[in-house]
Amino acid sequence: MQSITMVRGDPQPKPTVRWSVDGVESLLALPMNDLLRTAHETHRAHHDPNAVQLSTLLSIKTGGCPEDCGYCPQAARYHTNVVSEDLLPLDAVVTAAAAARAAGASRFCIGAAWRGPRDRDLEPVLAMVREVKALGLETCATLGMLKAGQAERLRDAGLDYYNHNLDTSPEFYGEVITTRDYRDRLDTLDRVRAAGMHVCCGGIVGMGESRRGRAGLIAQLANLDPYPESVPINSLVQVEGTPLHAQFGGVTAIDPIEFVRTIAAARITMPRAMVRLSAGRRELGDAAQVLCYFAGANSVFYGDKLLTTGNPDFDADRDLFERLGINAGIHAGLE
Ligand code: SAM
Ligand code: DTB
Ligand code: SF4
Repeated sequence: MQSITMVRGDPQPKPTVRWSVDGVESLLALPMNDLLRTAHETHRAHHDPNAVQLSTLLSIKTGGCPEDCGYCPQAARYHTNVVSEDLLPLDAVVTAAAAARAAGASRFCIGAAWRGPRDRDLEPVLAMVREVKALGLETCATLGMLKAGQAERLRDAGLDYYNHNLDTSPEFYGEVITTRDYRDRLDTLDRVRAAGMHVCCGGIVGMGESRRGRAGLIAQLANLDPYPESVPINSLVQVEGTPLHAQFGGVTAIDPIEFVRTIAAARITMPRAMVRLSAGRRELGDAAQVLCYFAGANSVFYGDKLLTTGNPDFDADRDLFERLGINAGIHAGLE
């Protein structure tokens, strides 16, 4: 089924395909070289193939979260080594944002371990958004579910992107999270869209889902109308104490080739989105990352820490981009 959709920043309506789960699963099952070729050609048609955008993350409120997301080290109910911290003071956030800008990041993303912000939580966050924006950085926040009116307040403070992930397919979702449902997530995404902000929405692979589960996630993302401007694809970082850690007989790590396939499917189904190679890059290693960039990933989280877990440090990334002739930090797409 075809529909016509206007995508922000694009003067012409573009036909967007509605993807079936079967259709995405067939992509994921293609011979690898055929899949990579299609993904790379799609990438070249819409983006500079040698540019990667850099976003830096900062956890502004860490741990103690009431939700039960089975992958998350910040859920209060799991015994992980995350130490809970109250909201960071404004000056600490501004200092971190200035350092990220100096290191080459173009976007700064603040994250809070909340089910969602209370109205009174939002006030100090708005001040952070204003100050980060004033540094000339793009702004992004991930604060959990938004209630009516909150997206507009964030937009008015200068928030460019709101990150809220679907995480996995609707069918697998209940295996991982029970304290909020898929519809709750879609409602928050609708609020972000209705307020006119850019949507950053992706998921996690390697949580024990099947290939069809990954196809279900990608189809959901691609069928959002319009699809997200920014699509973070995380590979599960297994954290001790969380239910998905192997210590509980949890899950075996995903085959890196299957991860690359997922990146390729995201690129093919969401041609103009920025596809962000997100959590799990350290575990993925250089060779698989190179394939991800070929398959259409054109953004990363940049800096030695994600929210609470490790990420390649600045020097490791700069070195890899240099070896690849990738222009990092330059805005790479049509977001
Ligand atoms: N609390 C807010 C929420 O859940 O919407 C915002 C922060 S939450 C940590 C943001 C996202 O990080 C999650 O939706 C999930 O996709 C990702 N994430 C969390 N823990 C992860 C892990 N161990 N491995 C990979 N991705 C993870
Ligand atoms: C996203 O999709 N991944 C980032 C960001 N959006 C907020 C978070 C990854 C978190 C990984 C686990 C941690 O560091 O706590
Ligand atoms: Fe809380 Fe977000 Fe972690 Fe879920 S992913 S436990 S909502 S911090």
